[in-house]
Amino acid sequence: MERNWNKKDEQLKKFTQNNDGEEMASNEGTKISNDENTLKAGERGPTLHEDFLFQEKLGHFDRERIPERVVHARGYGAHGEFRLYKSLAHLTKASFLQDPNKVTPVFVRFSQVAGSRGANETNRDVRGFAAKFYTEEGNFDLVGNNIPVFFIQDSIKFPDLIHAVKPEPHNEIPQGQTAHDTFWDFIGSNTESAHMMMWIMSDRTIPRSFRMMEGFGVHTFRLVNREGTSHFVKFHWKPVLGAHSLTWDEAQKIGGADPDYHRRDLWENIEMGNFAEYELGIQVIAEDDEFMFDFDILDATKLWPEEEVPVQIIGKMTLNRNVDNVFAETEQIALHPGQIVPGIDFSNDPLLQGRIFSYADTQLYRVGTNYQELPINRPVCPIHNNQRDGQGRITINRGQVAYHKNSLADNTPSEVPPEEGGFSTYRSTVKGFKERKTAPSFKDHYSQARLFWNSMSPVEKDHIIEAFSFELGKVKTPYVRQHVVDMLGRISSELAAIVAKEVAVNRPKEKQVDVTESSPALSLMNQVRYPNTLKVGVIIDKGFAGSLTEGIIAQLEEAELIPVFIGEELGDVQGTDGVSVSIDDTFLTGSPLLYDGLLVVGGKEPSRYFERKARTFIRDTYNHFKPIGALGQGAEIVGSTGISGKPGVLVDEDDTNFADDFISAMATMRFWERVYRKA
Ligand code: HDE
Repeated sequence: MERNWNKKDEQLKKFTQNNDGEEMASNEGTKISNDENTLKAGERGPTLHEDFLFQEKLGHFDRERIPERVVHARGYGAHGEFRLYKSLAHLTKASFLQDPNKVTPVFVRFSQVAGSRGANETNRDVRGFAAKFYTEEGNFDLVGNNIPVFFIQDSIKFPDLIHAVKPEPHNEIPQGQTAHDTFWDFIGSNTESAHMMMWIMSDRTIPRSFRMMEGFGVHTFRLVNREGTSHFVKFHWKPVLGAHSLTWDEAQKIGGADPDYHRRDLWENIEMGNFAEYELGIQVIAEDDEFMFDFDILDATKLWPEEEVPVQIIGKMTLNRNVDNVFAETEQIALHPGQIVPGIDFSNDPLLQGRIFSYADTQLYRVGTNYQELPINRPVCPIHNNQRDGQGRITINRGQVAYHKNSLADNTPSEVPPEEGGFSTYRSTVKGFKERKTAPSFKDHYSQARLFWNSMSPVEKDHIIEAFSFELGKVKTPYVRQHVVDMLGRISSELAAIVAKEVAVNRPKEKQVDVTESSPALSLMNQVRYPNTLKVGVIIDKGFAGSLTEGIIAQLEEAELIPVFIGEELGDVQGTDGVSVSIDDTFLTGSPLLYDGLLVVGGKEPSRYFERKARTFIRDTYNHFKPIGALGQGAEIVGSTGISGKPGVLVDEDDTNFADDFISAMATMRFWERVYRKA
């Protein structure tokens, strides 16, 4: 693939090594003549202590791992660039937000919170969305999630939350999941998490792709301009393709069919040139308006409704290059929300304040003292200071002076005044006593949880009910289930009543006050979504209708859908009219879970095996509400499953509009009319 090396890429390139065609040597440079045998006393004898090459090789191997991240351990990253649409000089002096012609290199790491490094990727979980901007004034890290709020308000509770969600310590079960007693015990006992739980039980936590999910900075930050004026700001990432999600049944099964589902999707699409694109948006509140809202803007369990504070789109990020080495780049990247540049500053959000300590601290332990010197972490601007030495030091600092103030080096490196780009903290006022206390303005745990529930479409409400019923259904302790259902009762009587029945506990006694307000921006169903890059599984066999199929496939490709040919075995399949296709997935290596729609083409005389397997693929696709099309002989197979005429099932009857209809069915994505409502 053609590589567009920008400033950061140039820097990385200096450290990138290609071994192809090279001679083998030890890390000390000794050329190696035999890398297959240890040095032994006799060909059947013991290994000799003097085998320094063996010692080096195994000694290095023994230390190949660094501690995995305590949370967000499983993640995947890519390089890209950020382009500003219009200058933000009126709000901030940050150099990368001044000039629309400037391109800032970025690296983004997506992750899931609870699972370990080997966890499957489609568990119900919050996804991390963490970006490092390599700006000329140093790195700016926006370490966010795909959900705009958080479980807790104060960072001192974070270890408790994580101990509750991680596998239970006595038996280390379950891996990367929230459906267990300790997690729900924490939730029922810490009701500030009510709003976050509504988001987590919605389809937001089972995204279709990293390329199709929103991102949020979560905390309130500040933008500070050249005149020293500060505005409160929240950051949003909006995927250009719109936000899409899987269904819960699919998500669970994909864990088996392809545990690498999300990384594969990102990797393959970037390799194909389908770059992942997100627009960056900001919500802005003037300093003077800090207390104008019925929530505290410092409380990370609250969002700023988009209808009240609109999101202004300010630029676009494109992820356009896969890493060369996952360990060196994605594993060693050290993201840190305390890493800001002049023009951006913190608010007093007590969750953010704690993160400013925790991330730098964890990187020092996880990656090492000089983690900022590693190629992936290194800023693109020059760095001069008096820090020296430590494990893994790379820079060779010349000269005798390593202290400030000095006269021997004319007091350099010199401090930089704020007018010339030196960082200076925004002078906000602070008043009050030193005390461990929650502000009264943080005490409302339910209003925005109710707003969220009230903003959901009926399908989304069904999914939330199902998710709570599933999760609490896995909780063994009845009073933990009761505790959570009582909490739900303060959000919605309807939700609590159905879940109470499903998990065999009492309906909450208190009646909840009905809420009328809604925020349409919260519903995934109101998103503008595009089908581009969705996968169409094409079930095909020898003797298929050649030119008809060729024409339709060309139109699907024109609409940027990705056809994947599925057949009985790998190899080429010959159709009529001299047309042949190459099979990508067999019925064994493929799975109906992995395509966003199915096109059944069939063949001249399909085997019983072919027909049986095709029917299984059709049924699963139907049960996951995805579009199904039938071409030529495929119509007979689809007909035999009894779904002809159902919503989203299209059969080509010499219909010239078939391709267009199928493409618009792919854009609809899910035909929820097929659903039956249990409640
Ligand atoms: Fe994190 N979090 N976090 N977190 N977090 C980490 O840092 C922590 C929080 C988030 O791809 C750790 O490098 C505390 C909110 C992401 O490398 C650790 C608190 C949000 C990532 C840590 C929070 C996040 C992390 C683990 C409460 C959304 C992955 C390893 C104050 C805005 C970054 C590491 C990557 C990672 C601590 C809360 C998002 C331990 C103490 C809120 C996306 O330092």
